[in-house]
Amino acid sequence: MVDHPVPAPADKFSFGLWTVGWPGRDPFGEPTRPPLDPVVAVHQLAELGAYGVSFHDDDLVPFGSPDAERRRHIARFRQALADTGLVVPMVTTNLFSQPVFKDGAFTSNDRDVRRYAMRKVIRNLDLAAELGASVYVFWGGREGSETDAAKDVRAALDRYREALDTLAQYVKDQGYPIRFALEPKPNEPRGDILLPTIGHALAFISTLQHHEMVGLNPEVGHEQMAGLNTTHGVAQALWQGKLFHIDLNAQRGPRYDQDFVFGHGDVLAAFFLVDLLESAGYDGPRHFDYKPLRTEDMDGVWASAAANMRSYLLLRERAAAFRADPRVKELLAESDLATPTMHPGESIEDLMAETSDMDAAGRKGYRFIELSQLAFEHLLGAHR
Ligand SMILES: [Mn+2]
Repeated sequence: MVDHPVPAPADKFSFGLWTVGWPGRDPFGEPTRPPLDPVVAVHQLAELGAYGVSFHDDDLVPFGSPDAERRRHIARFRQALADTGLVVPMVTTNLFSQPVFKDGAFTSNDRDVRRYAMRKVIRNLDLAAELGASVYVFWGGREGSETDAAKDVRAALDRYREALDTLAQYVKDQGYPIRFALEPKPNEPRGDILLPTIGHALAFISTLQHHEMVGLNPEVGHEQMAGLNTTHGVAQALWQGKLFHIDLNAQRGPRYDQDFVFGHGDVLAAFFLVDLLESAGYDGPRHFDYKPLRTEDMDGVWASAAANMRSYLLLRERAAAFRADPRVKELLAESDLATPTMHPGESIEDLMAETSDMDAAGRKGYRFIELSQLAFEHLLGAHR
């Protein structure tokens, strides 16, 4: 019997209200669980060792609630935060559930819808600032199309940029200490979604007026749906100073968005992602965006919330053991990738004058199998 690490607020684990609150409605079936009161969610998450909770506007205040109702929902939620010490690191907008958004929000072919979407975001940005959130996520789930006849993609990107430029300017004018994080996804619910991957989003961000305050919220499963390596994408986001937030979950290959508990998919990918976040010194929330299986009752929901955090802590422990292994250190030291390829001040003439025996380099083995096996064995706890 090994002792397991216990989640604590210092680990910065956070959950969306929509995750533990997902009642199990899917395209083929009715809900299998009752609605969850956000106040209950806050108390339960705090009890389990989380430090933060995030939400879409409509998770906290049912869509269309009159102002007095809205104020009452927010007041109860604030009281729960005060009672538990839970914080709100991130807030986002639901720009996908209502019929009005069926052709998108910022990129709808209907201008009135685009203007309404901006008002919905601004109203919720004020609440995000009031609750102390420092990240505001944009997941454009309905920004896209099913047929290329429907959407002028270049015009849609103009409108996407216009929306983000306008909203960023609003945040700056208000003096809110909020940064934006775009969440890429290749498809679902739209046949094809704009800004489908980390790479597309990074390129788009570079065109924004206030690009310095816009980064990414990559999601493990979304990159894997596109058949991509999440860890490589997250590494590039870190390299470009753009990892503002992260959504942890699991996915098994390119199929529907499974939103499994973190670690319950590609385990090696999860191991190397945790290794990256920890060794790179990422200090933002470890945010879980998953769905408790539809088969579970409420006890299963809380077991799944705890499971996400345990997965992360166990992977963190195993990654640290891998890094501390003397043989791993030895093998890693064989790489000189951190050394600049050119000498300081070296000219192209100097480079071209050099001769070296590349036959030896062609024969050399890199011993990546040994390194990979060591990672696998540390992951399995074989070297305790
Ligand atoms: Mn997400």
